[in-house]
Amino acid sequence: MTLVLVGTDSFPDRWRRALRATLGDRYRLQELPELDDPEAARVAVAWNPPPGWWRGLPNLAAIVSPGAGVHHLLRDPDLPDRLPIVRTVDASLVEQMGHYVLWAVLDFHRQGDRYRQQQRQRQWQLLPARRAADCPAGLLGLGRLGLAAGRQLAAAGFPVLGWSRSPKDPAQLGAIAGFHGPEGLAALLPQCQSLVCLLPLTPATAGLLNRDLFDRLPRGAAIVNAARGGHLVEADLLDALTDGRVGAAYLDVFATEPLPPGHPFWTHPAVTVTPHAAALTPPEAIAARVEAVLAALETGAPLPEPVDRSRGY
Ligand code: NDP
Ligand code: OXD
Repeated sequence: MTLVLVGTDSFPDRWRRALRATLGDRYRLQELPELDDPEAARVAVAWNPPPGWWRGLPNLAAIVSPGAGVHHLLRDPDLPDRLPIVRTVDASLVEQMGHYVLWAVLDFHRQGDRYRQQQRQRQWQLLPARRAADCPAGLLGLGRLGLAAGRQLAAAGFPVLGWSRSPKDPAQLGAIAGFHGPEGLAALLPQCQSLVCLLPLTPATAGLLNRDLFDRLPRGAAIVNAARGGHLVEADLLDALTDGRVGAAYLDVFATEPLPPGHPFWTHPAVTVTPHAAALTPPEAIAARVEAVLAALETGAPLPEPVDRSRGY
């Protein structure tokens, strides 16, 4: 059986090495352009593939996304429904994202940008301190990553208000106050001193971080976007930062990646840019997920965590 490796330009070497180390010689690993026997291709590992990449692979049975997000696969409108998609989420990814979110919310809360600016000016000046208990954090998305990030924020003393598509079981939410649907969002936004986006990018969530949403937050709240660039209307954020409606932004993902050198986010004093680095899937986790998918296909067992194509995540 052949495992097809598909990337935008080429498949990252570290992923290929981990796959080889885990799978040994049991499967052939071939990149799409060099594929010599398309009929033998049963599973593809695909990250940001070009549209239509799957055409010509008649026996493909499953696609593995090396990341937690699957928008890079579903944006191909012709990808057949019959092809199941399995995403990769592991404990390390969840921990890293929790830390990223906690770091961003704490940095804003402890006025890191203002103290760094004062340091550059050799200025010794105390700023007023606020209690975490008085600064609720909003969390858009209560999935694998959102729930874990919410628990970290709650453990640091922030009241956490979480938003999902469907209502959540209180036992799952723990200290997080749950909101759902459009009414839930309307009730949550005016309460949040910081707002974190950990939603999947779908037609329903694209462009959600926009002027209208910023206007419903308390003045000066922070935005943290660690989900996808397509959630944010960048021009609306720049306007809101300029007139102080939004106080700071921590951005890990962008409409265009890498962020173009001339982009205003690079130099904006209230914007912290990280290069899509909030949480990196360990190569071994990708290999383990591929191994589990291959085993499921061989034994006829259900695939692990398949994406619900009708929801888009
Ligand atoms: P999950 O699929 O586990 O959870 C998604 C959450 O979003 C669920 O709570 C879901 O609600 C909610 N949701 C989806 N659509 C809506 C909607 N229309 N309205 C309200 N809530 C909605 O995702 P993960 O937590 O695993 O990952 C989230 C995203 O994080 C990924 O899709 C990816 O894009 C991004 N990511 C970014 C990384 C980075 O390094 N920057 C790394 C990894 C992931 P419900 O519970 O009701 O289904
Ligand atoms: C992911 C990512 O989706 O790294 O895992 O963005």
